[in-house]
Amino acid sequence: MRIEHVRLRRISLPLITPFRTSLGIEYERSALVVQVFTADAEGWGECVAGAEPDYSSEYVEGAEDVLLRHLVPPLLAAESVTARTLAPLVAAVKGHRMAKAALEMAVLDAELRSYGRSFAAGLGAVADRVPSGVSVGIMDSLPELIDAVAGYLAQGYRRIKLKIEPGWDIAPVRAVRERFGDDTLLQVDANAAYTRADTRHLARLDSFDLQLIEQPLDEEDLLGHAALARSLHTPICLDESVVSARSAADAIALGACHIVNVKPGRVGGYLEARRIHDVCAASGIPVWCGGMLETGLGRAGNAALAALPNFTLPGDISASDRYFATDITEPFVLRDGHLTVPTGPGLGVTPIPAVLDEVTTTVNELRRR
Ligand code: OSB
Ligand code: MG
Repeated sequence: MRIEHVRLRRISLPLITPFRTSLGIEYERSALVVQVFTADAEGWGECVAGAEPDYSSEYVEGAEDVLLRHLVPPLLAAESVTARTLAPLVAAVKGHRMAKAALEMAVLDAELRSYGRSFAAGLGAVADRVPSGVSVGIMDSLPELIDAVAGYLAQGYRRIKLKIEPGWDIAPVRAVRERFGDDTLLQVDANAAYTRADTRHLARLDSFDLQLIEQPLDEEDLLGHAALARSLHTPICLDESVVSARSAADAIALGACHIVNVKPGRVGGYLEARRIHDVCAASGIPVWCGGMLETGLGRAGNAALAALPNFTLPGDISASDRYFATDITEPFVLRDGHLTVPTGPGLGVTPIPAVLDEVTTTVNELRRR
């Protein structure tokens, strides 16, 4: 494909309720929507970098800058590009995986749309719907948490993930377990809020039959996760630490995780996400699809990814209304605790122009010269 033109939009989508994690509080989702244009196709991508460089070093303005200065120009200078050939074109740029992922997503979408093929078919999906889990933020009180979880379970969510941090861990987990019983699939995510010195404290979570504990320690502390894995009965899952198929393979070899959270943005795109799926499958490590408060664009891609065979645990792929009163695409809705995997060409969803315009704060255009 010959890309003629790339459009980057900064958007700001209000959240229904603020989302608090050990990293901070988000009141709105600021994201970057990427559009690539060829002579006869158009593709959409979403950059999941947040407003602050707190989950990883990437943040939305940084992603926009590196796209404009370093990632889009080689794309517009190339005679031909596909999702597969994009990575070598931008390999000179170190890191910036979320920015690269957004561009790759848009190119892949344009490519698949031009063949009339869906993301699901392109990635190798084997399911037509995926079970939906929900990530529940840190709250001000236990009653507030119990209310929120009760609401999600009533809607049909198949799995609850509680965000934890020191001071908000054992008590919320105990309260949710006691109130909703042993059949509720329950897991926790610390976003790297603990250290190796917290091992004995974290072992107290072992009595609650959690599916997993996600990223308890610093992203670079693979050996710490391996030591923790030997001390806890609760399975360790890595999120922030896994940035590539290689780092997934290394983490597995070190015994640093039993389960992997796969996020296309974190690892540089859907193609690397699929490689991680494959590496984990070959090692008998189950994976699940994480989330970054995606709009309908990212939700569509993630639903397709989560339909691959080794995605055996419910992911953080909630309905659009978990976060947004109005999504920029047709909303994803919960049906019997599942999201339907889109079957239309490419992502199978497209932003609604009026809604997209309303949430757009800035637009940048780059054209082939
Ligand atoms: O650690 O999984 C995480 C959101 C932003 C940044 C990091 C994380 C999250 C979530 C939300 O847990 C998942 C979702 O999109 O629902
Ligand atoms: Mg996480």
